[in-house]
Amino acid sequence: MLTIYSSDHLLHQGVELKDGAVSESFEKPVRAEAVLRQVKAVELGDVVSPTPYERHHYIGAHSERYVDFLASAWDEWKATGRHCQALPLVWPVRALPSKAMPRFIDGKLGFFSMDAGSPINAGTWDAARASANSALTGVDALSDGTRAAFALCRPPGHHAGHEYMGGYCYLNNAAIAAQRCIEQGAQRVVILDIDFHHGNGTQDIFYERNDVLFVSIHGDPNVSFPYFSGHAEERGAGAGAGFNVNLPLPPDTEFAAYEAALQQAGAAIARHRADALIISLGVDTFEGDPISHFRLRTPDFLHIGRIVATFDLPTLFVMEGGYMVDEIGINAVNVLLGFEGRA
Ligand code: Q9C
Ligand code: ZN
Repeated sequence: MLTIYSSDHLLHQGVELKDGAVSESFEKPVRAEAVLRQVKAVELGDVVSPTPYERHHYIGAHSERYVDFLASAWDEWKATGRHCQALPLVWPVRALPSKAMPRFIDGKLGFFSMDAGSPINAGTWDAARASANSALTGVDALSDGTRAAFALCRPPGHHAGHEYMGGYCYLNNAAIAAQRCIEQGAQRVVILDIDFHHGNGTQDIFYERNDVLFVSIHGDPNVSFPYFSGHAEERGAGAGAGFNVNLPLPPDTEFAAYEAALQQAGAAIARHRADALIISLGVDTFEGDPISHFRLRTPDFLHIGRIVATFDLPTLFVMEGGYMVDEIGINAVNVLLGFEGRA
């Protein structure tokens, strides 16, 4: 299987507010390096750099003013004399009256975010672009007739909505890839999100559309991030009614229950008769993950890959979360090996 990877991810290294203090983000560069190392160790296939797509390829999944914000946020922040990482610290919650985009960077950071989990520093935009471009390059591989490809994206994308960043995400790599599939002539696409966290951003982007089916298996939002999205009752709206499928599971879920949800996802995927499948591949469902609460084990990821292969569609895997650095490589690549029937 082809892997698309860019070392530009190293340009982005974030901070995280945790337990009342600033610390290094769980979403750190060694994550992608560990996955790349395992891709090479098992000889998964060629590793190529992404094609340098321009920013208009991100529009559709995102709004133009949001992409402009990401592209200029660091310069605007620096222009205020600050050299630390930029974090949003105020949000337009439901009770506040204005829907207008503020002009000052501190206001814009809140306007275009859902939490303080996506800090912006000097390399963030370049890293986010390379990550999205890896997913776009994966779509090109599928268009050329390849059965499957792996976009080793970092930073991840599935928490980024049409007009907001959050949860370590900036550009929604999977959504940008799905949009390109549609623009290249696909009638229907499925995004299956198996990251531990609900893919609220992907849901947001396609909620009123019937061409891209979004299916997500994740921790119950009553007790898990992102808390305000991911309930089973969220089924899509307008033309998209019925084209959003959330399968929340309780803390401590083990593989038996997870597999049942995955088969349920498979039934929904089969009904959509899609031309392509995009997997938001998070492995923070692992039992050792430091910020998540499922109990999957390393061999379970092989089995996930085998089940995804039975969906029998051209498949683009897009890397999302997974924070147990020691095992992120083996767990992520196990999904790919299982898919290929190699183990
Ligand atoms: N103590 C992805 O997996 N922080 N994002 C939760 C838990 C946000 C995860 C804090 C987690 C976001 C792509
Ligand atoms: Zn996650």
